[in-house]
Amino acid sequence: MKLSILLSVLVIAAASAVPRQQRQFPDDFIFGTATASYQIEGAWDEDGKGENIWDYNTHRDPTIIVDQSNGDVAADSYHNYKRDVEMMRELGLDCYRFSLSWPRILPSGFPNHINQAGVDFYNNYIDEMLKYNIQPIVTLYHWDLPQKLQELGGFTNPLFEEWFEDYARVAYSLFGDRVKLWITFNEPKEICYQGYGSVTKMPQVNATGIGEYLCAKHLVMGHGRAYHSYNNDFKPSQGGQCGLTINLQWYMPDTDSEEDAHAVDLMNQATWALYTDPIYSPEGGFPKELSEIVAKKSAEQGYPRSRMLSFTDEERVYVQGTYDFLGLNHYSGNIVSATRYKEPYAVPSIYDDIDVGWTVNESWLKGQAAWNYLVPNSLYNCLTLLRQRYNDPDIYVTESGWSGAPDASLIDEDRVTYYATIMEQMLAAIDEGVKLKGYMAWSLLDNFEWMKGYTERFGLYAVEFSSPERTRTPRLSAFFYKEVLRTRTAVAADYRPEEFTMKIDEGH
Ligand code: PNW
Repeated sequence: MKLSILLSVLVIAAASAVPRQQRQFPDDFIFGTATASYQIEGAWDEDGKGENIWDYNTHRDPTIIVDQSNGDVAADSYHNYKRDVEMMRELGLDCYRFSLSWPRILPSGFPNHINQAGVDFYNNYIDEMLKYNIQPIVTLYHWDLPQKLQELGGFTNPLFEEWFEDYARVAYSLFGDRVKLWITFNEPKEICYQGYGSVTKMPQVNATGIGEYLCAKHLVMGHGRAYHSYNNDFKPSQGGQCGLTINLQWYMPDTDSEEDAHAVDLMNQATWALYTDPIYSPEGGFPKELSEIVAKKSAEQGYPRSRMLSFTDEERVYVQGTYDFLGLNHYSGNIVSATRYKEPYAVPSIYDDIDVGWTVNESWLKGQAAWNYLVPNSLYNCLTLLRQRYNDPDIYVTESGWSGAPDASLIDEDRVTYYATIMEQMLAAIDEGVKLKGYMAWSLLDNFEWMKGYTERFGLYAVEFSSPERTRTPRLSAFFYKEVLRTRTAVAADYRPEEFTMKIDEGH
């Protein structure tokens, strides 16, 4: 034992002798974890909370979720929030990203009635974090729209932008004295394409080729309004920042042909730049090429106007530059081709519009989720791409993580490998000059994984969903992450604290 410690000290010493500029994360870099209200809170109808689109649909038809589960109780963080904050302290977090449930605060979706019990819950949660110097980072919208607003069309209604601004203002005025980082929307593509352009998220509108484009404009305008509200009326006294979080897969070309490079560019436009170019690009507006393609296809398909909306000059200028930082969620990657790997896409649909194919390399380390691979350098590549495209913004990685099986042991070695790799890539990106300000691991604890229910686990802490207490137990990855935070370096993937060395010896 002593010898092995000595050896590992020598190995670490040797590794740090390698001339790398930046072996340590900067002092002001913040580490945290992330969660979302519907995935962890439970208490779906307690204390005056209104119904959201997941409550409504999972109750209406339980079979839409693979294990026929729902978020009625989830990890029960509504009642266990003190234990959650205790876990944050165990890990040594600088910050914690969570989302507000819109209908817990505004049961009808509108600010005519504020649900005080919901406000109390978030006040207690935030105050408990602040007691231990953990900075709360709030996502205003992480997919749990008030059902009442969906009945009015949700994100497809042009009035959505006003509804969202009204809600955002309520949140800033209630919590902005203590919350200094605000994220308007989590993952626009997952909201718009999955929720309105297909059936892979609620509200499963499935208006392919139409719904995602309606949603895209109203979401971007809603973001712009929420940003301006904050900037004009709250920032001067509260002094915080506001941004948007997108999800990026790293898309790499199948071959080095020009066609495949172009296919990658189209994938980037359709899956994230559609939402970020209007806000973050110097030109503003939706990506030009995508707009032209959709206009042309719409005409060929007999539509009197493009299925994709555009901005008036006034709107374009209004949303341009409405950010203080960019939030990046990153998990995985794909190989993209102009000619191969295509599926029969719905017509019309955004994937039919761009007409490219994608696949994976089966030699990549694979997680439990079908889309979850460890792709070489993927986070580093996404960070440098965003830096280039958007003129070097401040960036936070607001999510990244690894999916495991529900029966997975506490010794989650693949997850540790994933996190170890990601830490190295972030240090390299910082070396490269990316203004990377923080990192939030998805997730603090196992939770309701949307359509996959409880069959995919992302937690640093395992949650026992069969126990009424929803007992939480740290996995190996929790100890690994804690060590990263303690040392503020990229800890080696074979790091094993004593506790786990013993478990491995006992054959657990
Ligand atoms: C995120 N992809 O979604 C969500 O923000 C979380 O709510 C969710 O639980 C978590 O990741 C894990 O799935 C993703 O395209 C969206 O690879 C897209 C991808 C991955 C995750």
